Amino acid sequence: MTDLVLVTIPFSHYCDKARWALDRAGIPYEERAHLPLLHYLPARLAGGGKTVPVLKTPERTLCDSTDILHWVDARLPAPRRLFPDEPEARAEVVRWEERFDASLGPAARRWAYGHLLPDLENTRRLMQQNVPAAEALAVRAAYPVARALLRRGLNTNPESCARSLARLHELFDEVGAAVSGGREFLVGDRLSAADVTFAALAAPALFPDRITRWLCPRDQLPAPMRAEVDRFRATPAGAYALRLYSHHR
Ligand SMILES: N[C@@H](CCC(=O)N[C@@H](CS)C(=O)NCC(=O)O)C(=O)O
Repeated sequence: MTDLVLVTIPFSHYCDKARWALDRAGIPYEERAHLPLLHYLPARLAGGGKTVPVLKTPERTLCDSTDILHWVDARLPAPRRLFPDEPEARAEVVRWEERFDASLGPAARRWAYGHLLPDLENTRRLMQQNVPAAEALAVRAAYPVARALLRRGLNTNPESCARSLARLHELFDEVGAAVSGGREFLVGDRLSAADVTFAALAAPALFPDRITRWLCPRDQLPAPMRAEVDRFRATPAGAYALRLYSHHR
């Protein structure tokens, strides 16, 4: 029994960022997962806005993944926090995190949806997982409608997807340079919000084996997407993120 409710879109990478922080802290919560668009009402009823994750706590509702990380941190002893106390390290973590939230998250999402939406069988299966039975039924019956709405909402077209792919490569190069020489973490010598945010928001380009409950397994991806995912996995930034999934998720 828990008094925390996490409203999600189950395959959303921002939602997995929040889940990661809560799970790592051992904080129990009830996840209420919904399909995109159908998440609006539950998010609003929980006191949130248009986007998820939304974490409803007995005191207040948090409507942003970063706020959720701070909320979790406030319940952890200093050595386990994702935001270091030391001002310079903290500023660096915040800088990376804001960058990833603003740039990596949208680019990874648009690129992945651009590949997945045309893949009727896999995507319909992905969307039916982890959501209420009525929503699974609705998406089975009306996938083309859902696909058209998502395409419009996310503005996925060949040009925007190509721009997102280029953006992803730029960010992976930058992070790869920052963790060169076998560094385990982006800032300092322990896990921070910068690491969790990079790994979680890069997941749609990596399809980590650790989270196949939420995303489809890499082997099921359409061939051109799988080839690009394998290229991302082989980069220093990709290897660093996958290590974070294996050791810290
Ligand atoms: N800054 C927000 C972004 C969250 C976000 O973009 N969530 C997406 C799912 S990946 C969403 O809810 N989109 C629904 C919409 O925009 O209508 C956070 O970090 O929580």
